Amino acid sequence: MERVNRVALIGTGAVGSSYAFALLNQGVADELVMIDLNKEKSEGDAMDLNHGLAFAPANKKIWFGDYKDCAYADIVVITAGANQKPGETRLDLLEKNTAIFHSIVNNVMESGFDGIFIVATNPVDILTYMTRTFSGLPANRVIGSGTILDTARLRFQLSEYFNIDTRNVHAYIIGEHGDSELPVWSHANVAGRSVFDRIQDHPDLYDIQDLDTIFAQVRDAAYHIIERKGATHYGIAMGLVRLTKAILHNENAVLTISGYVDGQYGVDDLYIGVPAIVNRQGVMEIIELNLDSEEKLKFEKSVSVLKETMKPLKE
Ligand code: 6V0
Repeated sequence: MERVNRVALIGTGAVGSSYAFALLNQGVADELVMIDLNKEKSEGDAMDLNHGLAFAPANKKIWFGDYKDCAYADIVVITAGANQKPGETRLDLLEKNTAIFHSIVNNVMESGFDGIFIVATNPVDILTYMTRTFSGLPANRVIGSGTILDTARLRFQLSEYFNIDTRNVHAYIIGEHGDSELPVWSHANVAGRSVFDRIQDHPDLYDIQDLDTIFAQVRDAAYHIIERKGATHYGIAMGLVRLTKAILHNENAVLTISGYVDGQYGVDDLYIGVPAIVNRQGVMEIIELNLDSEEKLKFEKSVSVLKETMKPLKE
């Protein structure tokens, strides 16, 4: 008989509860335990989701629990912490959320947890690094959501622009999940044609300058959504479910996650958004893209933004 798999979700706010909803609707994990400081909210969410089970693709077990339940979890997903307020950058959140993570990760490890961490709380690259430090787990078993959402946003924008299904658009955003991230245009393609060729195929319809506007929309998407509704949560929740599925189903999927880079891209000891092969072991391999010279410079800039921000934490 196949072993039952369990996801423990820590933080059932906007992102966490959307993740739980998407996980249930996609029938990805057998068991979902929800943990939050706000017990009432978490308990209410578990009740609410249980009432949807009759309509879900498969029967699942969902409950409101505590850190002891992490002992048998295959994956612990952390979406707990403070979120971005209007005008606040992701890096502004650092101090607040590092303290919260210290206590959360210690509590998880005290349960005897020996699985894979997925981190979504911002600033995600740095908090993923801290999760690895606090947990002492091997780097391949600590994964941040990185630029998974930014990549999805880029694919969406390109699909709208070229009028081609998002799933036939392949393009990555790499670097910090934040203002210094960059698109890898040199490897972007739609329907097997590079974006540059596609633009050249139809000069009457497309213009290479538009790529800058497309990227700006991606980079600033969170700010635009936060201005309108106070938080972003559906897109990231679906990205986190995609990552969960890649792990539990041992998919060897290529996703732009925040992975531990130590040597690749000429970078040492850093978590940053890069394409990686993800399976039941966590991150199997960081894919090292051949960046062009402009992309290399931008990536180096992003690395230095993260390293600079992390300095006080390492002292
Ligand atoms: P929210 O709706 O305020 O939810 C946060 C939850 O965390 C609340 O339910 C809190 O009670 C809970 N919490 C706080 N401290 C603790 C603690 N010590 N232990 C347990 N639970 C705690 O925030 P929201 O869900 O909107 O955002 C959560 C995080 O996700 C923020 O840091 C966002 O910036 C981040 N996002 C990350 C994205 C990404 O692409 N990685 C995208 C969107 C949001």
